[in-house]
Amino acid sequence: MKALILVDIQNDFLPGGALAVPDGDAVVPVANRLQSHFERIVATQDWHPAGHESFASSHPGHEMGAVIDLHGLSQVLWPDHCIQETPGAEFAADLVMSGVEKVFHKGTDPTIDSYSGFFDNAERRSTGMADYLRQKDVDEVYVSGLATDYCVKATALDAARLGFKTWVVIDGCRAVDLQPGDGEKSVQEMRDHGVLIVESNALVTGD
Ligand code: VGL
Ligand code: ZN
Repeated sequence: MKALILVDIQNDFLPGGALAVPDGDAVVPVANRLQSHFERIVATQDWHPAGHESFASSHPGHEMGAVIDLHGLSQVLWPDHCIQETPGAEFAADLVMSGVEKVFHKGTDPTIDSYSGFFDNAERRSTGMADYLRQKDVDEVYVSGLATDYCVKATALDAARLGFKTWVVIDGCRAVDLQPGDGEKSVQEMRDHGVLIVESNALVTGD
């Protein structure tokens, strides 16, 4: 059984948002088009408490984009984003949600970031997404959303490692590209770990 995983298609990652991904809104129509071809669709939602330790604002003297050691893990400092119950954390207004059967929150622990939809960055806590998918007999996942070089990559790498046949629908993703080329590098890294890269046109025909 196949499932579509929509990663973090939220206002703060769209143009005008707090952590705007260049051209991020381009993933919305792709995600919508893909949905009619999947029986099982889940979504992840970046869902931080205010004052999350991944925010530069929690580390006076450090700028956004800086990399610090956070409780033993390397952490990029981000602008405040996707704070629980704020408009920035809501799914993109134009994203079709009627077919999304379950939403998995991530980044809720204030002390650790969570790029993957499956685990936090130290793999201390699971979101339950893997068990959920397995329970539904899902063995093949298609990943689309934001951002290619962070949460899409981490989600796809975990999915592949957990034994799901894993595809990334690449035109349905956009990269932050803090460093130019990060998105491209992520694609290579995903391929190196057995993730398959596909274009939505190869999956969706005739609409
Ligand atoms: C993301 C940075 C911080 C993402 C989330 O969804 O890719 N990136 N939080
Ligand atoms: Zn975040």
